[in-house]
Amino acid sequence: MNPDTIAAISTPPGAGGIGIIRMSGPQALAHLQTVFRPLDKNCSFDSHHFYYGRVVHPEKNQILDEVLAVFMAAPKTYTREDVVEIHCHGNFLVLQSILELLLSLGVRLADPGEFTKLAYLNGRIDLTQAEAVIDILSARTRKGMDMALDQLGGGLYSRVDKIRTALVQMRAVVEVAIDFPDEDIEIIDYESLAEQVNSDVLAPLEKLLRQAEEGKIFRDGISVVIVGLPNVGKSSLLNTLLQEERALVTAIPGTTRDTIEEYLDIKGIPVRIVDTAGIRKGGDEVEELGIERARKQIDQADLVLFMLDAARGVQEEDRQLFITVKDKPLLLLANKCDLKKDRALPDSFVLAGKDLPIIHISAKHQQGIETLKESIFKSVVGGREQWQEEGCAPNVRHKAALVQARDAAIRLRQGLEIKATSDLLAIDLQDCLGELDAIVGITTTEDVLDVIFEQFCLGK
Ligand SMILES: Nc1nc2c(ncn2[C@@H]2O[C@H](COP(=O)(O)OP(=O)(O)OP(=O)(O)O)[C@@H](O)[C@H]2O)c(=O)[nH]1
Ligand SMILES: [Mg+2]
Repeated sequence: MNPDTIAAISTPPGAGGIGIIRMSGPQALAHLQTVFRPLDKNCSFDSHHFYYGRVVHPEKNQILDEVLAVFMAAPKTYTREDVVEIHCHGNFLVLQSILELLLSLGVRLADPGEFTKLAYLNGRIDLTQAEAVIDILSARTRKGMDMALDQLGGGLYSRVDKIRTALVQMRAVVEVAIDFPDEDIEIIDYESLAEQVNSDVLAPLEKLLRQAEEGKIFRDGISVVIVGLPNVGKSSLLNTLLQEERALVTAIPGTTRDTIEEYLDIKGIPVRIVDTAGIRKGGDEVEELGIERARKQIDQADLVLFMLDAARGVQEEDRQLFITVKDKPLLLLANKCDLKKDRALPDSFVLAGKDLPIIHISAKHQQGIETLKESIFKSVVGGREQWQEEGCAPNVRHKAALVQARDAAIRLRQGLEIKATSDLLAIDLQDCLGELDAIVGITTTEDVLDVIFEQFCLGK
């Protein structure tokens, strides 16, 4: 157990209704009793009960704030140690002065993520659940949040643990064979064991790998950039998607000079949407710089929305600009369709030799926007919508280990097919198991743990 008592401000900096200081460790209650003067003189600090009172500097006798304090006795706490929370007014100066008072009593300032690390080290949660806490804090959409909650609830842990259990059973069989190498009867039923590797190990591993691929979209989101000639209506589309007047819109070509980025939720996908300066030749110096930035955004984008002006028709400049983005995943938009009511619009258009479907929209009059969102969603998720129901999403670290585990499982199956010796089978089994153990945190090196918990903010 951690001999230190640690503390940190757990609420974000800035003003708020309340601010919370959290303390964990063997001296938490003693320190609370030193600084807290409860209104009720007979306060017994029952576990998990709130008490009203004041935090008073014991030497200066100065009142630091009026607070609610709660003591939570181990082990039913976030860290499984004794935990204290002091709920004061959400003023950073107040929070800081109380924290400093605690530090002056010998409490150590917690590292980022240390409370959650303790929860993991003390066995309350596994490593995937600890990582879920980071995802919960950073989720940008409800869908991302649901995935993180599923993981916090042990969703990923239980899926990985099921595979581990199957491997442990197989290992038992193989180990018996190692112990009795000279037995006449075949201890290992190679064929059925190979089948078991397929159904209980490889199939669920493949599924988790697919989920990692798709989960990445919902966790990290995608970057979509709006590209087109000046005045086609790019900034109007940004504003319409955000439902706010974020970017300046004028009839003067060359209005947008810098890139403007905002976040959007498209059916659960966090989308970073970027409006760019209309790309043309012969602009002034500022416009040139804006165009350079636009090009950088295009390079990094997961999807380009290439916008044409339906009223003006396709110009040679449109074609030339299109050539510069043609290799990116893209959607072709014809904006200002409200101005072309009288003339039929084509359903597709050939640009740079590609026959592309056209999405007709009016950014100004909010037409075709739902279809556009649907198309953006489809172009990133593809036909894999069924997955969404499951809510499990292994992250990059998990994925790397899952790939290794799958390779080991394939070697194991090949070994069974050629009836390899038990010693060799045992090696592949152990490799596969080792990777899964690392995912849930049974065998995870200190460096990896450091990398994970460094991502946390202070006080979590
Ligand atoms: N009728 C009509 N006008 C539109 C539509 N979308 C944009 N406009 C008008 O087109 C003009 C240019 O719009 P912007 O959104 O500023 O175009 P932009 O592509 O961002 O232009 P730059 O920033 O100069 O590259 C403005 O006068 C808009 O009101 C539309 O759907 N229909
Ligand atoms: Mg603009």
